[in-house]
Amino acid sequence: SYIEENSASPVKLPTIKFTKLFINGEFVDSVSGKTFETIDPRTGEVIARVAEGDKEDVDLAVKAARQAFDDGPWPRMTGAERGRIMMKYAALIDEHIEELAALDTIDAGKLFSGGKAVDIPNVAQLLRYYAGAADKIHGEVLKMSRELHGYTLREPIGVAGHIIPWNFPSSMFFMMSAPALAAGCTMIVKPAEQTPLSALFYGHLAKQAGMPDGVINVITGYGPTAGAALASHMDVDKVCFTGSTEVGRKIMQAAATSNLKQVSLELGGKSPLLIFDDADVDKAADLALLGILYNKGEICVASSRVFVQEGIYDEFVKKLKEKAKDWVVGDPFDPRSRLGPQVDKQQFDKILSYIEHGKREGASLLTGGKPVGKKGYFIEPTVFTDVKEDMMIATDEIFGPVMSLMKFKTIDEAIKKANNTKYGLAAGIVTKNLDVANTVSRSIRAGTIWINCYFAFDNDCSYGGYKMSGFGRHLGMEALHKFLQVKSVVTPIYNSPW
Ligand code: TXE
Repeated sequence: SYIEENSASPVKLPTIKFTKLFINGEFVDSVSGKTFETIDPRTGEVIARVAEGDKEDVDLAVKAARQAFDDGPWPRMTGAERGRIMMKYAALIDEHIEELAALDTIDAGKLFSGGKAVDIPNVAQLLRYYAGAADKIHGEVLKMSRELHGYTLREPIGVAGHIIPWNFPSSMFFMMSAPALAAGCTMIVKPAEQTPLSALFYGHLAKQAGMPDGVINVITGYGPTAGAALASHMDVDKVCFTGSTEVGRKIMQAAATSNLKQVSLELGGKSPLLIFDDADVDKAADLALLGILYNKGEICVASSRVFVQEGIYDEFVKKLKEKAKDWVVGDPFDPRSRLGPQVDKQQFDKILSYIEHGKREGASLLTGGKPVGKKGYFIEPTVFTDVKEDMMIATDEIFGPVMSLMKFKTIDEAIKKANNTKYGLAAGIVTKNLDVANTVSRSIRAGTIWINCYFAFDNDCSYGGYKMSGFGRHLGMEALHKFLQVKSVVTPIYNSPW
């Protein structure tokens, strides 16, 4: 197993089998012949060179997806047949859990143990969830006011373009593609340039599962070239994007100035966690650390703003400082590590510059604040106190292990502070008081509210943004509906002169 190999020194990396673009069921070089480096964030060293797709490659992939949609079997199969292939795909992923988890570990710095136990098995389960939905897609019979028979059909939207981020390379691949597959869409997936390796493996497994050629195409490459070409393509019917708010804007603009393709966006966040006086301080501190340190803070719903009611504030701060020590930073293959490296030098520098900014603005470091080790992109779990709401560390998405801790007195103040952000992805509430939980959960403008838990994801539970965190939902039946459109069919009941 990879973990055993990696506990010895030097670390033995998984073999990189797929580095070319996956178009129409084949691995091919990019038209330009160009490649780019994918880097191991544990060391800053090159793992492999991967084909660099650009506009011409996107054109070829869209052509394949278009043909697979317009003339191919995928949208014409019964839902049950599509579901069967998706089940096979899931089974193949299950057979390769360790290898896929190891690829995401070397590419993204994610914990191997987490990938093996959670991310990759969940990806297979997510495929099964939507496989089970594929034969339950139907419209409605309408109650027409005149002597007409009307009903709706739900039809696949067509060719989808998925532009995915690097923080959850496997989960995001399937959160975006699995509902589209169930709907009968064909697609082009553009993984983030930092994490292309598992995506190419998923292309290979799709073919092995019997997915018809052209249904899933994978174009590795950069955002402003390959990603932009997908967003502005005239033959793509829907673009799904998860990433920064800044690029989200560009995606909408590209859609608007090309063919008005449908858009769904899952963007940045600055989610609040509200801890009330009646909370179990021990558990609340654990939750607060989990909320910002899980996946080294590289998670859109991270609880980066923690608000604690004044009665327990001092005790909470003490606990937090003690417990932060348990979050060991280290090699993500080492089972003792709870934080691996940040994904790349750019994120590493961005996080450290926010930490410097926080110090300059007058916030106090309770713990952390420094890089760890001499190579790779590791950062200490970092907690700031004395934070003011308008400081950049409290307003901007840092996307790293950096918490801003603040205080509040009343419920109204807590709600106001929680909503004082341009984002609205998630929020957490810690209280035993049902009235408080109910009032606050209805008052916060965010797509997910976790009460006495955090990151309680489930395949059936949709999540997504309010405000500038985007629109459209991942997971659940909501995500399936993103890839379907409604057609109304009307006919007279009698031979009346319509
Ligand atoms: O994201 P980008 P970056 C946030 C987080 C992070 C910041 C920057 O705050 O620090 O974004 O990260 C593709 N047209 N999130 O720069 O650039 C790109 O190739 C089309 C939050 O890595 O948004 C990649 O596949 N596509 C987030 C994807 O967009 C373009 C997850 C995301 O990259 C493009 C990631 C363009 N012009 C970052 N430019 C979340 N919500 O979970 C880039 N891309």
